[in-house]
Amino acid sequence: MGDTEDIQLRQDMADPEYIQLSVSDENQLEEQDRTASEASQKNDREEKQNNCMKRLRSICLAVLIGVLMMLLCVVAGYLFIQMLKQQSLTAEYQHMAEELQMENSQLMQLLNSTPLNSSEPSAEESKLSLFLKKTLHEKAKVEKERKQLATLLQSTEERCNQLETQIGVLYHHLDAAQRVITMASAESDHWRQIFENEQQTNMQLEELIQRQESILFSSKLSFLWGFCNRSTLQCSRCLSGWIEHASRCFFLSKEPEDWENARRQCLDMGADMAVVQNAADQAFLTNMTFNFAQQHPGEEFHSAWIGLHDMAMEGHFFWVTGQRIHPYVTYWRSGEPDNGLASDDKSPDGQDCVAIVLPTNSEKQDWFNSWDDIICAGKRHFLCETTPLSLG
Ligand SMILES: [Ca+2]
Ligand SMILES: [Ca+2]
Repeated sequence: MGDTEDIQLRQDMADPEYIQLSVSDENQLEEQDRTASEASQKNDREEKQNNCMKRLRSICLAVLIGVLMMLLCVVAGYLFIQMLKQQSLTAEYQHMAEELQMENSQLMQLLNSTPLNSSEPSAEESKLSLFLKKTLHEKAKVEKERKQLATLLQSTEERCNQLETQIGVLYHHLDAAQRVITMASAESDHWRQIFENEQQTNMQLEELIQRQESILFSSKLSFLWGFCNRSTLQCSRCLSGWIEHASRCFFLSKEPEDWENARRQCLDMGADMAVVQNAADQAFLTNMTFNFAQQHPGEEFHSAWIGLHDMAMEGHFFWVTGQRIHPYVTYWRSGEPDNGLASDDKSPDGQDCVAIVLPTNSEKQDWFNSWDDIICAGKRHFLCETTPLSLG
């Protein structure tokens, strides 16, 4: 530096502006130093890191090389062992080949030394030929049996197929039978239910019948009491008030009725008007009528209706049973039947109903013939008859 420049510098340093500028420059320099220092420290750290990374890479590379060397040694050792084995196998093979060659030469020598006679078969060959024949024969026999077995197998297969078909049909029938059995079972259950219901109904009916029988028994007892005399306790086959004759029961009413009402009352009692079948009946009914009149002297008693009339046709008398009067079983009073009408009788029908009439004193000699035809509308006592009680 020249003197002029030093002088100038000194002048500048004496100037206040220069002083101010130099202070700011100093600050900038300090800042630049600090920055430079930090950058230097940063570079140091990066350099240290790089060094560490380089060292780590070197270690890894060394380890890798070591591993590779070990692998190489192992492979080399394996190859060496294999080579040794191959050498031993080769030596053994050569040894065996030498032995085989030796045996072969011995066999050739033995073969050459054995005399050959091809024209005559040896005993061994004859034995073999015989054995071959036997074998062929056995083979033919076995082939025949095989064919028979094949035939048997084929027939068995056909039989099996037939059996399978039959089994299929049987299964079909079995299914149908099972369906039928199921339906029959359901039907059986249905009928069993009906049977049980019927049994229950029958039990109820039996109970009802027993109750009714009990009621009927009491009613029957009451009915039977009607055939007995409550005072004497004597019973007959006819109801009280009825008289038995010729296995029939007869009743003479206490009150007079016209013929129609008389018959209705007989029917209401389960009877009908009395029928004279023979002389014994005539004697019995006439006596019954006479006795009643004698036992009731205070009553006006004229006659008693019997079941005989000619209402359908004049002069043709029929019993209430529908039977026509028998010509030899008639017991008319003298002059009867006359179908007569009294002078004051205005009935247009005439005398069509028959009654047993009490005889007059002059007629007592002929009391047995007591029938007279009378106007049906007249009121008379009446005779009924019915069957007796049967306990059978
Ligand atoms: Ca008449
Ligand atoms: Ca008459």
